[in-house]
Amino acid sequence: SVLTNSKRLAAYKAVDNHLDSSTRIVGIGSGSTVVFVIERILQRGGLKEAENEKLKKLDVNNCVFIPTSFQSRQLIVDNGLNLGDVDQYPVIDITIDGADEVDDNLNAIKGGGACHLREKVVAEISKKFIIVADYTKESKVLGEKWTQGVPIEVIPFCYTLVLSSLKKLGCPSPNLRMAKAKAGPIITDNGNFVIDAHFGPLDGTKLFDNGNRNTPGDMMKQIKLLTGVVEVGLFIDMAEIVYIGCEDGINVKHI
Ligand code: DER
Repeated sequence: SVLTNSKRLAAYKAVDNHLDSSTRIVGIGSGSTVVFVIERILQRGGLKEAENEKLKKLDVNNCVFIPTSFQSRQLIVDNGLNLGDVDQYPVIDITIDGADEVDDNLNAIKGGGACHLREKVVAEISKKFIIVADYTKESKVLGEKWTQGVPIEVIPFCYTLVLSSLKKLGCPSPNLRMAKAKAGPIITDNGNFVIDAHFGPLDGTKLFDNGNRNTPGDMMKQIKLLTGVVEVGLFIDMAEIVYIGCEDGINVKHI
């Protein structure tokens, strides 16, 4: 489909532009777009048929891949790539991950896959953090297209308190994310719950009593301070380059 191809385009371009024979430690994000990141790595590493044999070879056997979730760990293991963890590799060369929405400042909403805590750890210890996404993720203002809400990982014991704190912060209907193939709420890889809180477009037009505004940065800070919150799916000033796959090519965004 056009959407799938746009994901593949973005993922391939990011791998081709940033992974080469000097690459050693690679963070692998979570979600559906990073599946194509692995696909391209396998092609470049000679482990999978590539349409263009002249591709710069990736020395995959000398690379170690760091997962950001159980799903991303499965991608690494199932494809026979070397698996590492953040304790063995406290500094990562480059991480490529997806996003739910990206604005013109390269700030992102992440956590659609409920993996944003480990994604943020891996992104934070990476020298270079690259986002790959399809064209439905590109927005002028965060919260404009992604209306499912900012994903917030919370301690199960605290979710009722966090729900009421988010309402006081201006979210009319924060929502405990329920599982589909399991009764009850989804449980993250860290054993926690996720609350999705939509605040509308984070356009900075709202001024709080404490002097903060409803900008991505101020909202990330205010949500993070709420008792019971573990991590917020707002990635502020973290991505260096964003590859947006479009129907007719790639839109590369960097500051
Ligand atoms: O949860 C996340 O942050 C993931 O990166 C996810 O949101 C990416 O979604 P995708 O399936 O569109 O790549």
